[in-house]
Amino acid sequence: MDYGLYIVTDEILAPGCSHIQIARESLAGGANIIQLRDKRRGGAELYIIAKEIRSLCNEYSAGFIVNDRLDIALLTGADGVHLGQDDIPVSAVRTLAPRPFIIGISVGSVEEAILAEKGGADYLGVGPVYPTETKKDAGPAVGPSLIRKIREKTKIPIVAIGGINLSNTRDVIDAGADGIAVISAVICSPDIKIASRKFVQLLSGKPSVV
Ligand code: TZP
Ligand code: MG
Repeated sequence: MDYGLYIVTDEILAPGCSHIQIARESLAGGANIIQLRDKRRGGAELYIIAKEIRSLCNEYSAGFIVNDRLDIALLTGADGVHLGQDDIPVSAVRTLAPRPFIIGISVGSVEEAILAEKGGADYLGVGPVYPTETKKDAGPAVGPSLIRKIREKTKIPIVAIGGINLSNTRDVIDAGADGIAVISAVICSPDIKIASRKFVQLLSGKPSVV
C-alpha cells in the first residue's frame, strides 16, 4: 500500500461538502488513500457512503480505510480500518479480519508504537505531529522527532497526522514518515483537487505547477 497522500474526510470542517465529494475531489487530485471518518452518522448512512467511496477508490486504484467502524469496513470491502488507543485491540480485530486486511493504529509515543506493531498493526498513525484545531482531544503536538524515534524502533509504515501542511511535509518525510494524513489543509482549501495535487507533487519531489 502506498501511503503517500492519505486524506481523512471530515464533513464538519467542510460544510456543504459531503464525504463522497471530498473523496472524489481528492482522488482526482491524486490522493493515495481515503479514510472515511464520521463520528456522528449511524451505520445505515455510513454503509451507503462507504460503499460509494469504495467504488470511487477502485476507479483510482486508491486504498480505502474506515475509521472506527470495523463492521462498515468489512461489509463494504474496505482495505482496512483505522483504530485509536481506546478502540478494540488489534489482536482481537485480527481474528475477524485476517491479512491482507489493513489495521492502522493511532499512536502518540514510542511505547504505543511498539505495542501496536507487536499486536499486529499494519501501519501507525503518528500524531498530532503539529498543533491542530481539527481534533480537540488530540493531545500535545509530538513533533517530527517522535517520528524519528518510532522509525528507529519499528518497521511498519508510519503515517504522520496533525497540522500537516505544504510547509512542513518535507520535515515529516525526512523524519521517516511513509505518508501524510491530511484533513484541514486539503478540505478547508477552496479547491480540494488542486490542494491534493500540490501535496502529491511535493511528495513526488516535483515542483508545484499549479
Ligand atoms: N488525529 C490526530 S490529529 C488529527 C487526527 C484525526 C486531526 C488532523 O487534522 P488536520 O486538520 O490535518 O490537523
Ligand atoms: Mg477511533
